[in-house]
Amino acid sequence: MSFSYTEPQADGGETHQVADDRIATLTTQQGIPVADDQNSLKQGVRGPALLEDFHFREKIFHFDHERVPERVVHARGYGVHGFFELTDSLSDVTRADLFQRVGERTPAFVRFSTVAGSKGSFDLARDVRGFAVKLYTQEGNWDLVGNNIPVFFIQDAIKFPDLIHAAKPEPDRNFPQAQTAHDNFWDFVSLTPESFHMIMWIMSDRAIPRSYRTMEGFGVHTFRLVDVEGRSTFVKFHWKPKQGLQSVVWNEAVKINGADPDFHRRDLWDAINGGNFPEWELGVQLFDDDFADSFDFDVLDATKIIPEELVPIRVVGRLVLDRVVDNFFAETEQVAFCTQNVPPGIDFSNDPLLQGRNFSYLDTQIKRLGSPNFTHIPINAPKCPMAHFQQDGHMAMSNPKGRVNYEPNSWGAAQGGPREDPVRGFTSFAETADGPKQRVRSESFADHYSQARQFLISQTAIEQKHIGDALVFELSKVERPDIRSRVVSHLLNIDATLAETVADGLGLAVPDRAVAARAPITDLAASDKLSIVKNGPANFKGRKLGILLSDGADAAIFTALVKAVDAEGAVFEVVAPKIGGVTLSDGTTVAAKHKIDGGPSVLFDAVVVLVSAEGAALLSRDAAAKDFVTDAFAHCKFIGVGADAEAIFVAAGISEDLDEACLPLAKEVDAATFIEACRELRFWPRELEVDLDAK
Ligand code: HDE
Repeated sequence: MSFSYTEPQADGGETHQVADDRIATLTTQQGIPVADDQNSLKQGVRGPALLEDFHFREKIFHFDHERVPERVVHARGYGVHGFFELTDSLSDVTRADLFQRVGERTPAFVRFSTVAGSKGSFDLARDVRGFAVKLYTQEGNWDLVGNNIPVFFIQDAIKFPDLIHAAKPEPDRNFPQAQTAHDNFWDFVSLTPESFHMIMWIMSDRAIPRSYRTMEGFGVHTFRLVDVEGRSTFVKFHWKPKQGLQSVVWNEAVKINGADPDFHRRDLWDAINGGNFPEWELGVQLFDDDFADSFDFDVLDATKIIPEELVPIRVVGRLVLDRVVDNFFAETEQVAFCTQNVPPGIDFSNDPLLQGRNFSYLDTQIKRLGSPNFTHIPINAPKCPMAHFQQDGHMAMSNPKGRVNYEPNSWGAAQGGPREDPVRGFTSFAETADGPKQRVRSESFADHYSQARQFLISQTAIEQKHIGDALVFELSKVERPDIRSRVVSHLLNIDATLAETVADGLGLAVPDRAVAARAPITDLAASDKLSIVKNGPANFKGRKLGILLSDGADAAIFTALVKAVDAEGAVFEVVAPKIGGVTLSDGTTVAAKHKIDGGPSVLFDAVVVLVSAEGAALLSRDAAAKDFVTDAFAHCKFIGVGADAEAIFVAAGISEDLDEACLPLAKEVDAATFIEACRELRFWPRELEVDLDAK
């Protein structure tokens, strides 16, 4: 349908015609045309409103019911569409349809999220990120509901409500929002030693990713792949970003949350709409019972990884995200992931966390979406044929036709409806299980520290420093000294230097070491794959350069920069004293994306200051311009310094400190050299110069 309407102008003046051919009449939900949507029905000009006004009542009642409950965890999230393409057939180990034919694409919907914060919280909380993937396979939906961290806090689902209660805002005061830096969280984890491997991960920069595009995803649990003969192979799923791993630093995260609370969702929206489609490889770690039996840890324990050095990753496909949603509520809010959605060929292991999740997700969707018919909502409906005898209920949208709604029946093939298919249908792996009915935790789950230590020693020095800093920060917000001390007592089981650094940072005496459930703690080999810095990209592709311009800035260098950014597949945004933009040295004008105080350097991966002498004099009196350079410097970013920019660095007090990652932009050729240098993303040695704790 096309519409024609006149659009009122902002100044209330003239209207202009919008070119379409028919005006749509506003109606009620019942289709009744509306004559006046500005005034309610009244008795007399100044009289009381009338109950009879059905248009008013419908409009208000519908508004009153607009919200559905937010997710109890992972409330803040962002979903986008894409596809999975198989690059290596897994038909040797599974009959799962989507893993059979190389080159075949399966539609996908992915929702990224934070865990603890509510729906309106900020994106750069220190938190785990959800990485939930719905694959609409031809044999039904497969939901791989993962995280960006391969381990979890707890081993048994029965502890999940306690963990989440402790992590969320404290119940009397309802703060802090989207943060674990408070007594209840650290009290709980310090009494739950199994959480300490995960604590290392969330205190690392994994918990403050630069972008959803630069994080790994993990299925976390051990699953099973089952072949046509019913044979099972254990599997762990990994999503590896083609963009490389990248995170921000804590001080930057704090400032991004103020400057742009939507930093991650905006990044994804802009990247996809700009044709820069993020992509991940799907990797599988396959192993059999013999490996499971010989492994130092229990493969059913979700607080443990299997290092890639022990079981290498086989890459079998790619996930490409190429389309944003049309409507946030309809798709991102209403998408309902359920871990129990697995197609034939994929099955569960006995991981007690996974088994508990299989109950929780269906239950939570019914509460949240209000009806067992949430599967009828388009984003949740399978894209393959469905046939069953389930019926009715609230909001039933796809209703079967015909007389027969039960089976067995004798109505014959044409009218009798669907029948089960023992060959094609889902069959569970025929695992034998026996034993006394009891509430126990397996002894094989008892080593809580060895892998925590392995994670720590696998990090570069700067990443280890960040873990120490994060622990000090979080515990500095904990009021009870005994809780702080108990946390340090666990750290002593992971690494004495880390424990001492944290105790020192808090001004705390080093306590006795916590008694380990299983000793001794094993010294495992470092695994390079666990570090972000060691797995960064080798380019600046998909990254964003912030260019601070003033009137009179060198036009030739600006043009060369734009060319170099384009050639790298990166993007740039212009920051200027006025949003109207600037006039360059050759008289051309450039529009600004940000006014200087709305475009702080924390929004960019690297920055350039390209100004005229007059511009520099002006900006060196501006606090926001000074913050722009001091923050970029403190956050170890690469900085391009235009010929006349020095005054700003002098005013900011850092002109003497500029190092080799502050590159001159005095002539056109410097532009390409600068962008090439930016491929390293950060100049980490600088952090040791600018951070009090590092000295
Ligand atoms: Fe979840 N989790 N979870 N979780 N989870 C939910 O389901 C739960 C766990 C994860 O974008 C809830 O729809 C239990 C591990 C993601 O919509 C709920 C346990 C992992 C998402 C729930 C866990 C996850 C959720 C809340 C302990 C990583 C967001 C709303 C056994 C492998 C999905 C909802 C989305 C969401 C329960 C632990 C990932 C309540 C009981 C481990 C990515 O069902």
